[in-house]
Amino acid sequence: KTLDIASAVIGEGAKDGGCKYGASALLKSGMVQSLARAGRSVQTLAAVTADPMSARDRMDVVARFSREHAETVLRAVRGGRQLLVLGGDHSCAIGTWSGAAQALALKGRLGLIWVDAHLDAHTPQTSESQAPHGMPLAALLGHGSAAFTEIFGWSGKLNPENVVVIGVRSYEPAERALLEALGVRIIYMEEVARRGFAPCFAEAKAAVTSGCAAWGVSFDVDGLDPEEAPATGTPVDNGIPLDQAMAALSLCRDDPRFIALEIAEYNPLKDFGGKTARAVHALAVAGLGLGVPVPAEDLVS
Ligand code: DIR
Ligand code: MN
Ligand code: MN
Ligand code: MN
Repeated sequence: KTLDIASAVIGEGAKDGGCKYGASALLKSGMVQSLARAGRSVQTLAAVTADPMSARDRMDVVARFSREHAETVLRAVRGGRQLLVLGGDHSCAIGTWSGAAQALALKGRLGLIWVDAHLDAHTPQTSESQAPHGMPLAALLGHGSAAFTEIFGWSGKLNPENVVVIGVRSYEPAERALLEALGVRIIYMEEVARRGFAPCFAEAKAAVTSGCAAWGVSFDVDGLDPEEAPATGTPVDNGIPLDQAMAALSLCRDDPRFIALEIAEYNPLKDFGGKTARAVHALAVAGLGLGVPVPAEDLVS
């Protein structure tokens, strides 16, 4: 199966916009080669770039970007290709999973594992920061700005029972209340520390694949421990160990229903020495590669 890489060139959704350069830095550091070494034939799609000058405000930047990015994802998934989406701030998830859900349409539901230190489940009514990257999960569940929820003319791209959030350790009460009211399973970092990330991820996989036609993973780099992945806009201490994340993502391999991996919030402007780039390559190879997983130290020259 061919793997398409979609570059989501957007940083306007975050406070720290440096992740706008994430996708191009990851490609420049050899992401295609890392995946090729792991046995994948890769096609790099034309980047979709957020355009603040044609927008009213940053919500509108994200809305316009999301529609275009969703079309790119729709084409790839409809074409039967697997997808690696490189962010970009995490608002790119609105377009990624709207496109994936639209591609499935009548075939069935989409399941999603959301790995993040945060809940990303704000609406404009609850968000203190008003940062769009704090809103994508709510939008995909049908809550928030219509410009985010109504892409392709319908809302509720994800069903709460087919979403699991893992790694959470920083959030505001209102977003937790929304997800709890909807019945979304949240695996907080305490539980990850107790049980290990891979067992939690395996549980999440079972939940998001049950009754679904396809599933994917949206991975916010800030879910990882900042000692191993410091180059991200809003690092939070005591995160997911990289080796556990790699072991867990290898559960995505060889599942024909696994359609896309998204990795967001990598900020190359903070990545002195390239440590976080190596971690991101390792995640991508763990989730999408074939054969034996490659250790992070061996990736990126
Ligand atoms: C905070 C931080 N909850 C906000 N959010 C995120 O601004 O809404 N940081 N997603 O990565
Ligand atoms: Mn986050
Ligand atoms: Mn996030
Ligand atoms: Mn630590």
